[in-house]
Amino acid sequence: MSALERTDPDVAAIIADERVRQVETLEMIASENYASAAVLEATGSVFTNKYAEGYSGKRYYAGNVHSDRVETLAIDRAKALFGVDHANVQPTSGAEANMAAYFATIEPGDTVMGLSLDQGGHLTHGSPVNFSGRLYTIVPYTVDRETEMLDMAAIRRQALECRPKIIVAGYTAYPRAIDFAAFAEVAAACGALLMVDMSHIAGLVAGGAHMSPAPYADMITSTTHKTLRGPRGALILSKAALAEAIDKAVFPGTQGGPHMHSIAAKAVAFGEALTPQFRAYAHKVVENAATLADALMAGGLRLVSGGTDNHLILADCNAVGISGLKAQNALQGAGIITNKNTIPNDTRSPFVGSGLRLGSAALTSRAMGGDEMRRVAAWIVRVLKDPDGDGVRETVRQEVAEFARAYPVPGITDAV
Ligand code: DSN
Repeated sequence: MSALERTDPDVAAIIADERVRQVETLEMIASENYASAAVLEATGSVFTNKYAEGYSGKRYYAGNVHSDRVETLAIDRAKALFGVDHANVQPTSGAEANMAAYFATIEPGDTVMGLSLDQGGHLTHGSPVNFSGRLYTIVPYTVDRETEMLDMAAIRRQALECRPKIIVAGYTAYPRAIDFAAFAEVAAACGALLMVDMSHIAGLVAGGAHMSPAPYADMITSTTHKTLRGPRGALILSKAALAEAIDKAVFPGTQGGPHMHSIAAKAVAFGEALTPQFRAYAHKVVENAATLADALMAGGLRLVSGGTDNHLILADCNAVGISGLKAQNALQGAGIITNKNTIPNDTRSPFVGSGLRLGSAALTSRAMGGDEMRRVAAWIVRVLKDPDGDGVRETVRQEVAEFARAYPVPGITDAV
Protein backbone atom coordinates (compact mmCIF):
# COMPACT_ATOMS: atom_id res chain seq x y z
CA MET A 1 0.00 0.00 0.00
CA SER A 2 1.38 3.43 -0.89
CA ALA A 3 1.80 6.30 1.60
CA LEU A 4 -1.09 8.09 -0.08
CA GLU A 5 -3.38 5.06 0.08
CA ARG A 6 -2.62 4.74 3.81
CA THR A 7 -2.98 8.38 4.76
CA ASP A 8 -5.58 9.72 2.36
CA PRO A 9 -7.58 6.96 0.71
CA ASP A 10 -10.03 9.53 -0.71
CA VAL A 11 -7.44 11.30 -2.83
CA ALA A 12 -5.69 8.00 -3.60
CA ALA A 13 -8.94 6.59 -4.97
CA ILE A 14 -9.54 9.63 -7.18
CA ILE A 15 -6.00 9.41 -8.59
CA ALA A 16 -6.46 5.68 -9.19
CA ASP A 17 -9.66 6.41 -11.14
CA GLU A 18 -7.87 9.04 -13.21
CA ARG A 19 -5.13 6.52 -13.98
CA VAL A 20 -7.74 4.06 -15.27
CA ARG A 21 -9.38 6.83 -17.33
CA GLN A 22 -6.06 7.67 -18.93
CA VAL A 23 -5.43 4.02 -19.80
CA GLU A 24 -8.91 3.16 -21.09
CA THR A 25 -9.64 6.22 -23.22
CA LEU A 26 -8.01 7.59 -26.35
CA GLU A 27 -6.33 10.87 -25.40
CA MET A 28 -6.57 13.11 -28.45
CA ILE A 29 -6.46 16.60 -26.98
CA ALA A 30 -3.69 18.17 -29.07
CA SER A 31 -2.04 19.86 -26.08
CA GLU A 32 -1.88 16.75 -23.88
CA ASN A 33 0.57 13.89 -23.63
CA TYR A 34 1.91 11.26 -21.22
CA ALA A 35 5.02 12.20 -19.23
CA SER A 36 7.43 9.34 -18.60
CA ALA A 37 7.77 7.57 -15.24
CA ALA A 38 11.10 9.38 -14.77
CA VAL A 39 9.51 12.81 -15.38
CA LEU A 40 6.69 11.97 -12.94
CA GLU A 41 9.20 10.79 -10.33
CA ALA A 42 11.19 14.03 -10.56
CA THR A 43 7.94 16.04 -10.39
CA GLY A 44 7.01 14.27 -7.18
CA SER A 45 10.47 14.63 -5.65
CA VAL A 46 11.74 16.41 -2.52
CA PHE A 47 12.46 19.54 -4.57
CA THR A 48 8.78 20.30 -3.86
CA ASN A 49 10.03 21.40 -0.42
CA LYS A 50 12.55 24.01 -1.53
CA TYR A 51 12.38 27.77 -1.97
CA ALA A 52 15.00 29.06 -4.43
CA GLU A 53 14.18 32.64 -5.43
CA GLY A 54 16.90 33.96 -7.70
CA TYR A 55 19.12 32.05 -10.09
CA SER A 56 21.96 29.53 -9.76
CA GLY A 57 24.70 31.03 -7.57
CA LYS A 58 22.54 34.08 -6.69
CA ARG A 59 19.72 32.81 -4.47
CA TYR A 60 17.87 34.68 -1.75
CA TYR A 61 17.80 31.65 0.60
CA ALA A 62 20.38 29.17 1.81
CA GLY A 63 20.35 25.46 1.07
CA ASN A 64 20.27 25.73 -2.68
CA VAL A 65 23.40 23.81 -3.64
CA HIS A 66 21.36 21.07 -5.31
CA SER A 67 18.75 23.47 -6.71
CA ASP A 68 21.62 25.24 -8.46
CA ARG A 69 22.89 21.95 -9.87
CA VAL A 70 19.53 20.83 -11.23
CA GLU A 71 18.56 24.23 -12.67
CA THR A 72 21.96 24.54 -14.40
CA LEU A 73 21.51 21.05 -15.84
CA ALA A 74 18.03 21.93 -17.13
CA ILE A 75 19.36 25.15 -18.71
CA ASP A 76 22.32 23.40 -20.36
CA ARG A 77 20.08 20.67 -21.77
CA ALA A 78 17.49 23.17 -23.06
CA LYS A 79 20.23 25.18 -24.80
CA ALA A 80 21.67 22.05 -26.40
CA LEU A 81 18.24 20.75 -27.40
CA PHE A 82 17.08 23.91 -29.14
CA GLY A 83 20.43 25.45 -30.15
CA VAL A 84 19.96 28.80 -28.39
CA ASP A 85 22.17 31.22 -26.45
CA HIS A 86 20.01 31.51 -23.36
CA ALA A 87 17.33 29.53 -21.53
CA ASN A 88 15.20 30.50 -18.55
CA VAL A 89 13.50 27.37 -17.18
CA GLN A 90 11.56 29.00 -14.33
CA PRO A 91 8.22 29.99 -15.96
CA THR A 92 5.51 27.92 -14.34
CA SER A 93 3.13 28.07 -17.30
CA GLY A 94 2.93 29.23 -20.88
CA ALA A 95 0.86 32.28 -19.90
CA GLU A 96 3.53 33.37 -17.40
CA ALA A 97 6.30 32.79 -19.93
CA ASN A 98 4.49 35.01 -22.42
CA MET A 99 3.86 37.68 -19.79
CA ALA A 100 7.56 37.75 -18.89
CA ALA A 101 8.57 37.91 -22.56
CA TYR A 102 6.35 40.99 -23.09
CA PHE A 103 7.49 42.60 -19.84
CA ALA A 104 11.14 42.09 -20.83
CA THR A 105 10.84 43.86 -24.14
CA ILE A 106 7.90 46.31 -24.46
CA GLU A 107 5.89 48.85 -22.48
CA PRO A 108 2.14 48.99 -21.80
CA GLY A 109 0.38 50.55 -24.78
CA ASP A 110 2.90 49.27 -27.33
CA THR A 111 1.58 47.49 -30.40
CA VAL A 112 1.67 43.69 -30.70
CA MET A 113 0.52 41.59 -33.65
CA GLY A 114 -0.73 38.08 -32.85
CA LEU A 115 -3.06 35.60 -34.55
CA SER A 116 -6.62 36.17 -33.41
CA LEU A 117 -7.81 33.67 -30.78
CA ASP A 118 -10.80 32.55 -32.86
CA GLN A 119 -8.49 31.78 -35.79
CA GLY A 120 -6.11 29.56 -33.84
CA GLY A 121 -4.13 32.01 -31.69
CA HIS A 122 -3.81 31.94 -27.90
CA LEU A 123 -5.41 34.03 -25.16
CA THR A 124 -2.02 35.53 -24.28
CA HIS A 125 -1.40 36.64 -27.86
CA GLY A 126 -3.75 39.57 -27.41
CA SER A 127 -7.26 38.44 -26.50
CA PRO A 128 -9.22 41.40 -25.09
CA VAL A 129 -10.15 39.36 -22.00
CA ASN A 130 -6.51 38.55 -21.21
CA PHE A 131 -3.79 40.75 -19.67
CA SER A 132 -2.14 40.88 -23.11
CA GLY A 133 -5.17 42.48 -24.72
CA ARG A 134 -5.68 44.82 -21.77
CA LEU A 135 -2.08 46.05 -21.48
CA TYR A 136 -1.03 46.29 -25.11
CA THR A 137 -2.44 47.67 -28.35
CA ILE A 138 -3.26 44.49 -30.20
CA VAL A 139 -3.52 44.31 -33.97
CA PRO A 140 -4.74 40.77 -34.66
CA TYR A 141 -3.89 39.03 -37.90
CA THR A 142 -5.95 36.26 -39.45
CA VAL A 143 -5.59 33.27 -41.72
CA ASP A 144 -6.61 33.60 -45.37
CA ARG A 145 -10.38 33.14 -45.82
CA GLU A 146 -10.02 30.70 -48.72
CA THR A 147 -6.98 28.61 -47.81
CA GLU A 148 -7.42 28.91 -44.02
CA MET A 149 -3.62 29.20 -43.87
CA LEU A 150 -1.30 32.07 -42.95
CA ASP A 151 -0.81 34.50 -45.83
CA MET A 152 2.66 35.96 -45.28
CA ALA A 153 2.17 38.70 -47.89
CA ALA A 154 -0.98 39.93 -46.11
CA ILE A 155 0.75 39.72 -42.71
CA ARG A 156 3.68 41.73 -44.12
CA ARG A 157 1.37 44.47 -45.44
CA GLN A 158 -0.43 44.68 -42.09
CA ALA A 159 2.85 44.79 -40.13
CA LEU A 160 4.28 47.57 -42.29
CA GLU A 161 1.10 49.55 -41.70
CA CYS A 162 0.80 49.16 -37.92
CA ARG A 163 4.54 48.88 -37.09
CA PRO A 164 4.23 46.54 -34.07
CA LYS A 165 6.96 46.25 -31.45
CA ILE A 166 6.42 42.48 -31.33
CA ILE A 167 5.03 39.99 -33.84
CA VAL A 168 3.92 36.73 -32.22
CA ALA A 169 4.05 33.51 -34.25
CA GLY A 170 3.10 30.06 -32.91
CA TYR A 171 -0.46 28.91 -32.23
CA THR A 172 -2.84 26.61 -30.38
CA ALA A 173 -5.10 25.49 -33.20
CA TYR A 174 -3.19 25.88 -36.45
CA PRO A 175 -2.55 22.60 -38.26
CA ARG A 176 0.04 23.86 -40.73
CA ALA A 177 3.80 24.40 -40.77
CA ILE A 178 4.98 27.87 -39.78
CA ASP A 179 7.65 29.60 -41.87
CA PHE A 180 9.72 31.29 -39.18
CA ALA A 181 12.19 32.65 -41.76
CA ALA A 182 9.34 34.51 -43.46
CA PHE A 183 8.16 35.88 -40.10
CA ALA A 184 11.71 37.06 -39.30
CA GLU A 185 11.82 38.89 -42.63
CA VAL A 186 8.54 40.65 -41.84
CA ALA A 187 9.71 41.54 -38.33
CA ALA A 188 12.97 42.98 -39.67
CA ALA A 189 11.10 44.97 -42.34
CA CYS A 190 8.92 46.73 -39.75
CA GLY A 191 11.44 46.92 -36.89
CA ALA A 192 9.60 44.44 -34.65
CA LEU A 193 10.92 41.71 -32.40
CA LEU A 194 9.87 38.20 -33.44
CA MET A 195 8.45 36.22 -30.52
CA VAL A 196 7.64 32.58 -31.22
CA ASP A 197 5.33 30.70 -28.87
CA MET A 198 6.18 27.14 -29.86
CA SER A 199 4.22 25.48 -27.04
CA HIS A 200 2.32 23.13 -29.32
CA ILE A 201 5.16 22.13 -31.59
CA ALA A 202 8.12 22.19 -29.16
CA GLY A 203 8.51 18.40 -29.30
CA LEU A 204 8.41 18.46 -33.09
CA VAL A 205 11.04 21.20 -33.15
CA ALA A 206 13.20 19.28 -30.65
CA GLY A 207 12.93 16.14 -32.77
CA GLY A 208 13.59 17.87 -36.09
CA ALA A 209 10.03 17.31 -37.36
CA HIS A 210 9.22 21.03 -37.71
CA MET A 211 11.38 23.98 -38.76
CA SER A 212 13.14 25.41 -35.72
CA PRO A 213 12.45 29.05 -34.79
CA ALA A 214 15.86 29.28 -33.05
CA PRO A 215 17.81 30.90 -35.90
CA TYR A 216 15.02 33.43 -36.53
CA ALA A 217 13.27 34.43 -33.32
CA ASP A 218 14.45 37.04 -30.82
CA MET A 219 12.68 35.09 -28.09
CA ILE A 220 10.87 31.76 -27.94
CA THR A 221 8.37 30.76 -25.29
CA SER A 222 7.04 27.26 -24.79
CA THR A 223 5.22 25.02 -22.41
CA THR A 224 7.04 21.77 -21.62
CA HIS A 225 4.14 19.32 -21.36
CA LYS A 226 2.63 19.12 -24.84
CA THR A 227 4.48 17.43 -27.72
CA LEU A 228 7.68 17.87 -25.65
CA ARG A 229 6.24 15.34 -23.15
CA GLY A 230 7.71 16.92 -20.01
CA PRO A 231 6.18 18.14 -16.75
CA ARG A 232 3.63 20.94 -16.62
CA GLY A 233 5.61 24.16 -16.93
CA ALA A 234 7.30 26.42 -19.43
CA LEU A 235 10.52 28.07 -20.53
CA ILE A 236 11.82 31.08 -22.43
CA LEU A 237 14.70 30.82 -24.91
CA SER A 238 16.43 33.82 -26.39
CA LYS A 239 19.39 35.36 -28.06
CA ALA A 240 22.13 36.52 -25.66
CA ALA A 241 21.15 40.17 -26.03
CA LEU A 242 17.80 39.60 -24.30
CA ALA A 243 19.04 37.20 -21.61
CA GLU A 244 19.32 39.67 -18.75
CA ALA A 245 16.01 41.41 -19.48
CA ILE A 246 14.18 38.08 -19.69
CA ASP A 247 15.68 36.73 -16.47
CA LYS A 248 14.67 39.93 -14.64
CA ALA A 249 11.18 39.82 -16.13
CA VAL A 250 10.68 36.25 -14.86
CA PHE A 251 12.16 36.89 -11.40
CA PRO A 252 11.52 39.26 -9.72
CA GLY A 253 9.33 40.71 -12.50
CA THR A 254 6.45 38.27 -12.65
CA GLN A 255 7.21 35.24 -10.47
CA GLY A 256 8.37 34.40 -6.97
CA GLY A 257 9.90 31.08 -5.92
CA PRO A 258 10.59 28.79 -8.86
CA HIS A 259 9.01 25.33 -8.82
CA MET A 260 12.22 23.35 -8.35
CA HIS A 261 10.42 19.99 -8.65
CA SER A 262 9.16 21.01 -12.09
CA ILE A 263 12.60 22.31 -13.05
CA ALA A 264 14.12 18.94 -12.07
CA ALA A 265 11.49 17.21 -14.21
CA LYS A 266 12.15 19.62 -17.10
CA ALA A 267 15.82 18.57 -16.95
CA VAL A 268 14.71 14.94 -17.24
CA ALA A 269 12.38 15.69 -20.16
CA PHE A 270 15.04 17.69 -22.04
CA GLY A 271 17.43 14.77 -21.53
CA GLU A 272 14.81 12.40 -23.00
CA ALA A 273 14.19 14.75 -25.92
CA LEU A 274 17.90 14.73 -26.78
CA THR A 275 17.77 11.00 -27.60
CA PRO A 276 17.39 9.39 -31.06
CA GLN A 277 14.22 7.67 -29.76
CA PHE A 278 12.58 11.04 -29.20
CA ARG A 279 13.57 12.16 -32.70
CA ALA A 280 11.83 9.09 -34.09
CA TYR A 281 8.82 9.81 -31.86
CA ALA A 282 8.50 13.40 -33.16
CA HIS A 283 8.51 12.23 -36.78
CA LYS A 284 5.98 9.50 -35.99
CA VAL A 285 3.64 12.07 -34.38
CA VAL A 286 3.55 14.00 -37.67
CA GLU A 287 3.16 10.84 -39.77
CA ASN A 288 0.32 9.63 -37.55
CA ALA A 289 -1.50 12.97 -37.75
CA ALA A 290 -1.30 12.85 -41.56
CA THR A 291 -2.67 9.29 -41.62
CA LEU A 292 -5.47 10.25 -39.25
CA ALA A 293 -6.29 13.34 -41.32
CA ASP A 294 -6.51 11.33 -44.57
CA ALA A 295 -8.75 8.73 -42.95
CA LEU A 296 -11.07 11.36 -41.45
CA MET A 297 -11.41 13.13 -44.80
CA ALA A 298 -12.05 9.80 -46.53
CA GLY A 299 -14.83 9.29 -43.96
CA GLY A 300 -16.52 12.55 -44.99
CA LEU A 301 -15.13 15.11 -42.55
CA ARG A 302 -13.87 18.50 -43.73
CA LEU A 303 -10.56 19.55 -42.19
CA VAL A 304 -9.68 23.21 -41.82
CA SER A 305 -6.98 24.02 -44.42
CA GLY A 306 -7.52 20.58 -45.99
CA GLY A 307 -5.10 18.64 -43.80
CA THR A 308 -2.19 18.91 -41.40
CA ASP A 309 1.58 19.34 -41.37
CA ASN A 310 2.04 18.90 -37.64
CA HIS A 311 0.48 16.98 -34.72
CA LEU A 312 -2.86 18.77 -34.89
CA ILE A 313 -6.07 18.45 -36.88
CA LEU A 314 -8.98 20.88 -36.85
CA ALA A 315 -12.16 19.29 -38.16
CA ASP A 316 -15.13 21.37 -39.30
CA CYS A 317 -18.14 19.64 -37.75
CA ASN A 318 -20.53 21.56 -40.00
CA ALA A 319 -19.68 18.90 -42.59
CA VAL A 320 -21.63 16.39 -40.49
CA GLY A 321 -24.26 18.92 -39.39
CA ILE A 322 -23.30 19.24 -35.71
CA SER A 323 -21.46 21.69 -33.47
CA GLY A 324 -17.99 21.16 -32.04
CA LEU A 325 -19.51 20.87 -28.56
CA LYS A 326 -21.86 18.11 -29.66
CA ALA A 327 -18.99 16.30 -31.37
CA GLN A 328 -16.76 16.60 -28.29
CA ASN A 329 -19.46 15.26 -25.98
CA ALA A 330 -20.50 12.41 -28.26
CA LEU A 331 -16.87 11.30 -28.60
CA GLN A 332 -16.30 11.59 -24.86
CA GLY A 333 -19.21 9.21 -24.37
CA ALA A 334 -17.37 6.80 -26.65
CA GLY A 335 -14.07 7.10 -24.76
CA ILE A 336 -12.36 9.40 -27.29
CA ILE A 337 -11.19 12.59 -25.59
CA THR A 338 -10.96 15.73 -27.74
CA ASN A 339 -11.93 19.38 -27.44
CA LYS A 340 -14.32 21.64 -29.27
CA ASN A 341 -12.71 24.65 -30.91
CA THR A 342 -13.67 27.58 -33.06
CA ILE A 343 -12.73 27.38 -36.71
CA PRO A 344 -11.68 30.45 -38.75
CA ASN A 345 -14.72 32.71 -39.31
CA ASP A 346 -16.88 30.55 -37.06
CA THR A 347 -20.52 31.55 -36.75
CA ARG A 348 -20.92 29.76 -33.42
CA SER A 349 -19.83 31.11 -30.02
CA PRO A 350 -16.51 29.90 -28.55
CA PHE A 351 -18.46 27.88 -25.96
CA VAL A 352 -20.06 25.81 -28.70
CA GLY A 353 -17.73 26.16 -31.71
CA SER A 354 -17.96 24.47 -35.09
CA GLY A 355 -14.60 22.75 -34.83
CA LEU A 356 -13.11 19.74 -33.16
CA ARG A 357 -9.39 19.81 -32.35
CA LEU A 358 -7.56 16.49 -32.43
CA GLY A 359 -3.91 15.61 -31.85
CA SER A 360 -1.71 12.58 -32.41
CA ALA A 361 0.99 13.18 -29.75
CA ALA A 362 -0.45 11.15 -26.84
CA LEU A 363 -1.53 8.18 -28.96
CA THR A 364 1.94 8.11 -30.54
CA SER A 365 3.41 7.98 -27.02
CA ARG A 366 1.47 4.71 -26.66
CA ALA A 367 3.40 3.37 -29.69
CA MET A 368 0.38 3.51 -31.99
CA GLY A 369 0.99 3.77 -35.72
CA GLY A 370 -0.84 4.00 -39.05
CA ASP A 371 -3.15 1.00 -38.59
CA GLU A 372 -4.25 2.31 -35.22
CA MET A 373 -4.85 5.82 -36.64
CA ARG A 374 -7.13 4.39 -39.33
CA ARG A 375 -9.04 2.39 -36.71
CA VAL A 376 -9.43 5.45 -34.48
CA ALA A 377 -10.59 7.55 -37.45
CA ALA A 378 -13.25 4.97 -38.26
CA TRP A 379 -14.59 5.16 -34.68
CA ILE A 380 -14.61 8.96 -34.78
CA VAL A 381 -16.51 9.05 -38.08
CA ARG A 382 -18.99 6.45 -36.82
CA VAL A 383 -19.79 8.46 -33.69
CA LEU A 384 -19.93 11.86 -35.40
CA LYS A 385 -22.32 10.57 -38.04
CA ASP A 386 -24.69 9.33 -35.33
CA PRO A 387 -23.96 11.55 -32.31
CA ASP A 388 -27.33 10.88 -30.66
CA GLY A 389 -27.13 7.11 -31.05
CA ASP A 390 -26.68 5.71 -27.54
CA GLY A 391 -26.09 2.25 -28.98
CA VAL A 392 -23.29 3.40 -31.28
CA ARG A 393 -21.62 5.37 -28.50
CA GLU A 394 -21.77 2.48 -26.05
CA THR A 395 -20.52 -0.07 -28.59
CA VAL A 396 -17.62 2.19 -29.57
CA ARG A 397 -16.84 2.92 -25.89
CA GLN A 398 -16.47 -0.79 -25.17
CA GLU A 399 -14.37 -1.39 -28.30
CA VAL A 400 -12.18 1.63 -27.51
CA ALA A 401 -11.60 0.55 -23.89
CA GLU A 402 -10.57 -2.96 -24.92
CA PHE A 403 -8.34 -1.60 -27.70
CA ALA A 404 -6.75 1.08 -25.50
CA ARG A 405 -5.90 -1.35 -22.69
CA ALA A 406 -3.60 -3.19 -25.10
CA TYR A 407 -1.30 -0.17 -25.54
CA PRO A 408 1.14 0.68 -22.73
CA VAL A 409 0.91 4.16 -21.27
CA PRO A 410 4.23 5.85 -20.39
CA GLY A 411 4.36 6.79 -16.74
CA ILE A 412 1.38 4.60 -15.86
CA THR A 413 1.68 1.03 -17.03
CA ASP A 414 5.50 1.15 -16.86
CA ALA A 415 5.71 2.88 -13.44
CA VAL A 416 7.45 0.87 -10.73
N1 DSN B 1 -4.73 24.97 -23.14
C1 DSN B 1 -3.71 24.96 -24.19
C2 DSN B 1 -4.17 24.20 -25.37
O1 DSN B 1 -4.99 23.32 -25.21
O2 DSN B 1 -3.70 24.44 -26.47
C3 DSN B 1 -3.27 26.32 -24.54
O3 DSN B 1 -2.99 27.06 -23.41
